[in-house]
Amino acid sequence: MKVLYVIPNFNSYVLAPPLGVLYLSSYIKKYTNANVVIVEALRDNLSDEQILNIIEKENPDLIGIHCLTAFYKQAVTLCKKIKSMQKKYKVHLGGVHPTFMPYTTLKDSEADFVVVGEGEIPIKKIIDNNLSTKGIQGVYTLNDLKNDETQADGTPVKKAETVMDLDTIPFPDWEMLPPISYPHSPHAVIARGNPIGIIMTSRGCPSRCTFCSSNNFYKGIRQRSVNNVIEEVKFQIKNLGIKELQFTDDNLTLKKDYIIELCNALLENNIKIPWSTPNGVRADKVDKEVLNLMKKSGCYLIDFGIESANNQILKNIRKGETIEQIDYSINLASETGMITQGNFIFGLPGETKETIQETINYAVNSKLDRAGFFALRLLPGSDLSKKLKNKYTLNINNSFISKPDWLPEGLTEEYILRAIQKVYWQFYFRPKRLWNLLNDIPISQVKYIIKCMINYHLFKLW
Ligand code: B12
Ligand code: SF4
Repeated sequence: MKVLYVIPNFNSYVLAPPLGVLYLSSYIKKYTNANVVIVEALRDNLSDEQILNIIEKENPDLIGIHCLTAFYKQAVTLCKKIKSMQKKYKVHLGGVHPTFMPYTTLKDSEADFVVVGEGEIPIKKIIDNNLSTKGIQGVYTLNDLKNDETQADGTPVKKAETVMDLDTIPFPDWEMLPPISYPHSPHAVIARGNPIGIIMTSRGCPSRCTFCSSNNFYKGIRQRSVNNVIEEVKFQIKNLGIKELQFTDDNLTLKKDYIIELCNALLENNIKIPWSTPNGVRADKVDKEVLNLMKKSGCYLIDFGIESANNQILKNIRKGETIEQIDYSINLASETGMITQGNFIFGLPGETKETIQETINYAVNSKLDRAGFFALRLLPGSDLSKKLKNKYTLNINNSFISKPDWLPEGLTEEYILRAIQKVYWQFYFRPKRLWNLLNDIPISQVKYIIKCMINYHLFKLW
């Protein structure tokens, strides 16, 4: 049996190995007799027609399309094209978007079925059942559902069973999509070494930030053993030649014991490789001891999810931190000599022109070396998107450029986008920041930085 996965192509200047699909591939290979093919249309800039040609050539028994909201439109269009091919292929979609909008996805895409939640257990069962999906938890056809939340029998949609012991999932199938085949900046971060090894030590996050969907996707957190992570680090260094590690966990430092054990293990195993946490950690989940150890074991960049400098807004989004706590941790991290990076969102509930200015003032005057500023997107599955359900329409054309999906009273889209342009210039045009940044940009990444600037319309001055 052959399973073919597709990563659809869309207008994105950020490219990274699709870890989820690489995990599915290695899981299928270890636990079933099926073969796997991955068509990375985003990395390879393939048109739908080129994808269809590959499908015809490979003639798979099952096709799976990876789907985030950012490329939902491309995923469903591709699915419909596959369904109208002469040979009747069995096609399904999975990933974050179909998980939270399974009924809509099935209707829009004409797929045979969708997988809600993590894919490892359901795909094994589907293959074991000779492609029959009947009775498999978290696997739905259109007839099984009434709407995105409810099954046809009136009970709530259920997620697929999850692998509780993450160590039983083999390492991502890196042979299929080696890190060297990706550009230098997989996580929109100016990196030091190339190729970059992406690694996750955990799945999930127990925090409840209302704008985020990760907490509802996984519910709680599961962690790999430190031993298992170190084995993968060694594998990536030896077999994939990686020169830098990026931990893309939702929250690498969530548990103090764990991060201490991990840093010590990197040191004890003499693993001398620069590493970073580009996906962000919670500022209240680091202290001096942890930060010093992280630095000692090779961490050169730490990213914080800050969101806003206004405490009422932080409360509104259930961030569970104050700006004073966040600032304290940024200063501590900065003292260790790590590059500090922060992410902010403009247009959160409670935002006004004054709070935007407060955030701009904070960011510009903070010890942050780098920062990202984004407009609020209402991600399916986030508590905020549920709360504002009838007050916005999900804009599936708003793929990569961060335009707000919803506006707090008194603010316009133009105001938010201009504030973003303005803060980027104000933030980076500080002599020390600019000097450090310019010193950090390798020639190979100049083109990428210019692309980012064009995408954020940063050359358009107000
Ligand atoms: C690392 C990361 C990135 C990296 C790499 C993305 C990539 N290529 O995978 C980068 C920086 C490129 C990135 C970019 C973006 N990201 Co991102 N990212 C993540 C992060 C932190 C981890 C992803 C990951 O590896 N997860 C681990 C694997 C195991 O999980 P998984 O990918 O979901 O796969 C499992 C299941 O979903 C399922 N599955 C996945 N695909 C398929 C396919 C089939 C057929 C089946 C059956 C099952 C299946 O099975 C997999 C194994 O269990 C997640 C949050 C999270 N914790 O997941 C956000 C997340 C996926 N990102 C998100 C967003 C919004 C983005 C951006 C749109 C942000 C932006 N505006 O620029 C861009 C999209 C651009 C792009 N090129 O994809 C959102 C997506 C929300 C949504 N509704 O789509 C998430 C969930 C974070 C959040 N805010 O809630 N991201
Ligand atoms: S934003 Fe970060 S801390 Fe908050 S719920 Fe999402 S992953 Fe957890």
